[in-house]
Amino acid sequence: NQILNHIKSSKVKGEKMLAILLDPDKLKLEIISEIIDKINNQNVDLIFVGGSTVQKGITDNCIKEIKKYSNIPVLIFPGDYTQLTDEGDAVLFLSLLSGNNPEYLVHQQVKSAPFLKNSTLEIIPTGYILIDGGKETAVQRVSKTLPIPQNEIEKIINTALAAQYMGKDLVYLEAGSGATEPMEVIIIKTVSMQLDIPLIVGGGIRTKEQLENAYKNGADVVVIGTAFEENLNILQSLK
Ligand code: 1GP
Repeated sequence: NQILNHIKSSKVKGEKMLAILLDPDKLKLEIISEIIDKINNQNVDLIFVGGSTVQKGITDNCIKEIKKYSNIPVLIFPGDYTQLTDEGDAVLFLSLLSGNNPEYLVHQQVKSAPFLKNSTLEIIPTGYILIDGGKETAVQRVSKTLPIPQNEIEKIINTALAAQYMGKDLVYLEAGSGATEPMEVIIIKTVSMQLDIPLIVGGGIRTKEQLENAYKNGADVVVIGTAFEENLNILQSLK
């Protein structure tokens, strides 16, 4: 459990972690070396690889290419079970707890089992909670589930606590890729205060101020995808 232990011990020490999300669908293999060059030596702790609609086989090659250039741990952030590959170091074994679609609550996990049984991937059980980020996001479209509105804070807290009680090792509060309204810090604060397990926050985070506010209010890991895709030099200004 090397990666999970690293995340947990960082939480205990109050060391905040930054994860960059790379979507294999949008990544041409030829430019991966250039992209990794922008990530290495920029205090990036984790690389998440995944997307809502990635075709089978693409994730595999993408991670292989990333691994040529970087030693940063790669966590698969799968949109579905076909994205699993032993090229990665770990998988965020997500269960979409905010929605009521059994496909993403449990059926995808069942379909993953035959692969995971013989896999070298570290499996990290993760409660995945989709919060309304101001626009319809890919997760919402693909999972056919509704996000929890930001003002339903009790429901968000209870969903996160339920994740912990179910034995998840992490909670991921997701406002959706490209969210126009990132998570209110009050949500991050109240959820993190009640949780014992590490909290990942992502969706629509674009500025140093937003990043710092997320950390200050209790996010242990912050995920940035779109802002990095749009400006490969952004990490220098976020340091
Ligand atoms: C999406 O939380 C991640 O799953 C990151 O979101 O692309 O908006 O940074 P952004």
